[in-house]
Amino acid sequence: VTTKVGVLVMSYGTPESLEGVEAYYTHIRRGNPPSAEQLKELKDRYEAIVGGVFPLRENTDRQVAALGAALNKDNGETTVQFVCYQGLKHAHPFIEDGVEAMARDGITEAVGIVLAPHYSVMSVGTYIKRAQAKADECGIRMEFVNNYHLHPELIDVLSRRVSARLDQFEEAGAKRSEVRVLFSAHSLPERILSMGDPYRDQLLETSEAVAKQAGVTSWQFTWQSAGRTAEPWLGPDVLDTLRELSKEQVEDVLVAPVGFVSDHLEVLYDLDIEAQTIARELDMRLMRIESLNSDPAYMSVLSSVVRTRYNQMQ
Ligand code: FEC
Repeated sequence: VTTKVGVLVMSYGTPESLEGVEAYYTHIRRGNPPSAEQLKELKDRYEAIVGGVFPLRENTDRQVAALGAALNKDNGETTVQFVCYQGLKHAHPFIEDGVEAMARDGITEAVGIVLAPHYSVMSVGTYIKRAQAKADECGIRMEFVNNYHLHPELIDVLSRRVSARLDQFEEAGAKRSEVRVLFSAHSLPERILSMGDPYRDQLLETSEAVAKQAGVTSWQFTWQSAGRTAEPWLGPDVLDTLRELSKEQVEDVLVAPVGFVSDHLEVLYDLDIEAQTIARELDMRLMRIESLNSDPAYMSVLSSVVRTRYNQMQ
C-alpha cells in the first residue's frame, strides 16, 4: 500500500491581475487598505517589471511542480508518495486553502516548507503558525522545515551563480578581486533583533559560506525592500550602500539576493530597475546573480530537507 504524504509548499504570493493588487496590498497590510497614492505606486512598480507583470505566480507554480517530481523520483523501495500542495501567504490559494485541500484528499501526515531559506519569526514563522493552526483544525499531523540556509547544495548553487557573474565582470575588463559582492535580503523591522530572532545571523552565515566557496574576499551584507511603515527597518539599505561604495571609488558591484529564491517584484524592480538606476547615476557597473527559480539544484535542496523532516516524524 502506498502512503500519501502531503507537502505544503508555501510562498509569498502575488496578485493575479492589476485589479487584484488592491486586495493583495490590503492583505499584506493586515486588512488596512492602502491609500490611492500607495496603490498607484505599487501598481506602477508591477507594470514596470520586465518579463510579465506577476512572474512570481508562474515561478511558484513551476517550483511546486518540480519539487513534486524531485520528491517522487529515485524514491527507491519506499511506498511513500509525496503530494505537493501550494499555500500562499497573501494570495490565493492561501496557506489555509492548501491545508484544506490536503484534508479533502485524505492526507493525515504532512511536511510544510517555505520557499525562503532563512527563518524569522516575522517571515517563515508566520507561515508556519497559520499552517499549523489549520492542520490542527483538520486533524493533520504536520511538521515543518524551519530553515535550510546552510544546506551544502544551496551554498554550492549560489556560489556557482556568483562565480558565473564574476567571470562576466572579468570578460568585461574588471578585476575579479575588485568586484564588491553585496549579499542582500528583505529587510525587517529592527525590533526583531531585540527579540533574539535568528534571521540576520542566518543570512550572514549563508553569505559567508557562499563567499568562501566562491573565493570572494571583497563582500558585505546589505538589506533591501524595507516596508513603508513608520518604525525603523534593518539597514543599511542597498541604495545607500551603493552610494557609500561610490564614495569609496568602488566601480563594480555584484548583488546576490540570497534571501530570495525567485524572480519577483523585490528582485526585478527593487534591484533590476531601482538599484540599477542609482548605479548608472553613480557610474557603477552593477550585475546581479540569476535567481534560483526551479533550478534542479534548488529542487534537490528542498526535496532533501523535506524527506529528512518526514523521516524524523517516523
Ligand atoms: O512579486 C511579488 O508580487 C511579491 C514580491 C514580494 C516578496 C516579498 C517578500 C518578503 N516580504 C517580507 C516582509 C514584508 C513586510 C512588509 C512587506 C510589504 C510588502 C509589500 C509588497 C511586498 N511586500 Fe514583502 N514581499 C513582496 C512584496 N513585506 C508589495 C507592500 C508594499 C511595500 O511595503 O513595499 C510590511 C507589511 C506591513 O505593512 O506591515 C514585513 C519578507 C519577505 C521575504 C521572505 C518571504 O518570501 O516570505 C520577510 C517576494
